[in-house]
Amino acid sequence: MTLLFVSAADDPEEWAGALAALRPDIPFRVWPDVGDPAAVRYALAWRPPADALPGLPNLQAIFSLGAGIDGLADVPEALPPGVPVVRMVEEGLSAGMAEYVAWQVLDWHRGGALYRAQQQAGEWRRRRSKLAGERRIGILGLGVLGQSAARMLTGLGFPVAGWSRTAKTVDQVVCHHGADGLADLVAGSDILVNLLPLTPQTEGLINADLIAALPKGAVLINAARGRHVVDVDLLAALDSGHLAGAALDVFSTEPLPPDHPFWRHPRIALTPHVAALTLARTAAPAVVAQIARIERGEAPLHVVDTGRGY
Ligand code: NDP
Ligand code: OXD
Repeated sequence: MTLLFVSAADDPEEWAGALAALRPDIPFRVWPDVGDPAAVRYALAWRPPADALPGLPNLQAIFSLGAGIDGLADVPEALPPGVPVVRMVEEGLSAGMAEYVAWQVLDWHRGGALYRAQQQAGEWRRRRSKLAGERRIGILGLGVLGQSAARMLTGLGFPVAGWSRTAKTVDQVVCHHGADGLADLVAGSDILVNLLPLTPQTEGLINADLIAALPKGAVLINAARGRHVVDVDLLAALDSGHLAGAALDVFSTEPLPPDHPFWRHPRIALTPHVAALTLARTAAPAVVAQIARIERGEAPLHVVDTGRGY
């Protein structure tokens, strides 16, 4: 009943320790040291090499090390057909994303960039700020992370609306859905937060048309995937002044190439894809709970629906 760890981006020792503390009976192996392929029941993976998982005859589930599944979906040849792929849903990721979104929202809301520039210029100038209740936040994606961010923001007093594919009811959040709901959400967002999964339907969604539909002076926070945004359209909107700023954690190419204009743009606050990182200490209990479900003969939760792409 081995668990096989396959990721060059995560620390196997941290995971080995966190899992052993909960389930010392499950042997932990790090690819390519597979041992007996027939003994491998579970894989914990991110961007697995094409030959890592096919050839494991008793594999029962592939647990993604990330919430986004592009780390697995981008390498379809690495996924044995018929084996469920399970998204990472764990409290550390949800809390981390809510913190990141709150940090960026509050920074723009209170004029962080402005006052940092004033400090550089030695300028003492006080400006009246809106109150949280006067700044409308729109969240693209009302899934696990979108709802976690929404809870944090409503707690801070911001009016929050959200957008999803299917209709939703979320406490204190004005919920929109589907193609028709997008226009209403965007038109009423002083700060637009992107927490969508990357699918053929959402790739390039944040383009010139969507940005033009935002109120003048709006801010974009993208913590989902870089390919949701059309970079040149974002730059044009920042340069024209239609958008006041953008906080970007994710990029079409990562690491962001050194000559990319985002690096030095005065209205962009940039972080290196750290909004929410899966933490072994908080994620191991979630993985162990999923294994327990499978052992009881139940289906794991948060299985990726390959048809809808997330
Ligand atoms: P979920 O699957 O829980 O939620 C996705 C949400 O997006 C759902 O509300 C879904 O609608 C909605 N959605 C999907 N497709 C569409 C569409 N075509 N139109 C409208 N709404 C749509 O994902 P998570 O919240 O767990 O994660 C979201 C993303 O965050 C991940 O995919 C990943 O890309 C990114 N991420 C980034 C991290 C970072 O550090 N920067 C860390 C972790 C994740 P419905 O509810 O109707 O299904
Ligand atoms: C994730 C990420 O998807 O870190 O979990 O982006």
